[in-house]
Amino acid sequence: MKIVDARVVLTSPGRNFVTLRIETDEGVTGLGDATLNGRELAVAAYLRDHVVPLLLGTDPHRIEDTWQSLYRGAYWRRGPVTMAAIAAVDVALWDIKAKVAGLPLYQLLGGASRERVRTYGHASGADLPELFDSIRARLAQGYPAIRVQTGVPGLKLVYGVRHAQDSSQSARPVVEDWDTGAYLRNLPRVFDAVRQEFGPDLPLLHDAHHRLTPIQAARLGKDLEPYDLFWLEDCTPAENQDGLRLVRSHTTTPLAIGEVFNTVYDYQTLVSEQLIDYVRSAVTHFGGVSPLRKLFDFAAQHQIKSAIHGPEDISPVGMAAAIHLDLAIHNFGIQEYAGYTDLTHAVFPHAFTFTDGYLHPGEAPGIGVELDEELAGAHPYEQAYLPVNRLQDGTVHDW
Ligand code: EZ4
Ligand code: CO
Repeated sequence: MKIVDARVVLTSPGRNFVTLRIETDEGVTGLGDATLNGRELAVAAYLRDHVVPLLLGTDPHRIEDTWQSLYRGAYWRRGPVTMAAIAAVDVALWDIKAKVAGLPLYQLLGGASRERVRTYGHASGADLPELFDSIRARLAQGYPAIRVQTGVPGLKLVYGVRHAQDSSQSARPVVEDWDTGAYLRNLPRVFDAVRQEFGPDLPLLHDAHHRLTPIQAARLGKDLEPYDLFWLEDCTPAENQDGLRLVRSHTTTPLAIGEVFNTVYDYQTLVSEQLIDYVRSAVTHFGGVSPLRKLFDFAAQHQIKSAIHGPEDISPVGMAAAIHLDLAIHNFGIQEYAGYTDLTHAVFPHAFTFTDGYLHPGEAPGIGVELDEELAGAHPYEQAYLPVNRLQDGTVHDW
């Protein structure tokens, strides 16, 4: 079997997605997600100009060899652009292999370790009444666990809270504002109110989105302990892995980190010293199913569980690959699932289902996602950026 064509499809059915389609001489095709929010064209060029010429004529069944040759052969290792491009190839090749086998991908990963995949959804509000309505809406959709993001008194635009200008993608970066002190004072009060309204049993999560220093994160973790969070996510910019020792020594609030990481090396200290409880990388940004499976096996040795990144900017192709892994691995934790617009579901018809808050990859051979190229072509790429974050005096802060 040989790869005879590979092409990159850009589409924006509400937001931008980058998809790689690999074709073989036997007519079997595979899809991979290469979406990197705000930097989509860089990955598309990396694939088109540098990766596709290397794939033509090679055997699509040699997934590990192809992965290693793209990773080691470039000489320039790691980084989100490189790893998103390699991820798309890896997933497309797993899709092809599973289709040839006539099996859904999870069967090639060892088969189902559970019947369905638990998710969490996003709730947010500028104030408590708005937040409570949002939580109720998610509960009505069946979500068994909920991420809570809220406005901060004195701040106009805050991460994760919908507003008129809201867009995690816009033609110029939206400027959000930030004050760490106001945030640290406000958040425990919000969780106190949410627990009083919704009771002790509902699993609640929160994403600090890389804004805190280790000592601030340590304080927040302690202050949130009475509210029994499922996790506190990305409390610090964790490329400073050593900083997590300080956070960990001060709080029993579980910690989740890793959505911006792209190789196992970003996790070495965090995992080997068990400084976190959940690893958050996406199939799409971590080089694909092959290396993410290895990360989960490494994490399992340290009683750390999976929590694959699943916001709107992971395409249904990347989401499907994630759900197959979620179903197969033993140390599954939870899957983030933000859902998609109707148009996105139509551009990417898929076998995976979302029922009563649980996902299942379905039984279609491969990853179980198709791409309607005509519909995709009718919704072309649009220039778009993520927001940036500034302190009250104008200083740029982590977003
Ligand atoms: O802000 O994927 O946990 N989820 C997140 C996401 C990220 C976006 C950035 O592109 O933090 O919403
Ligand atoms: Co996050």
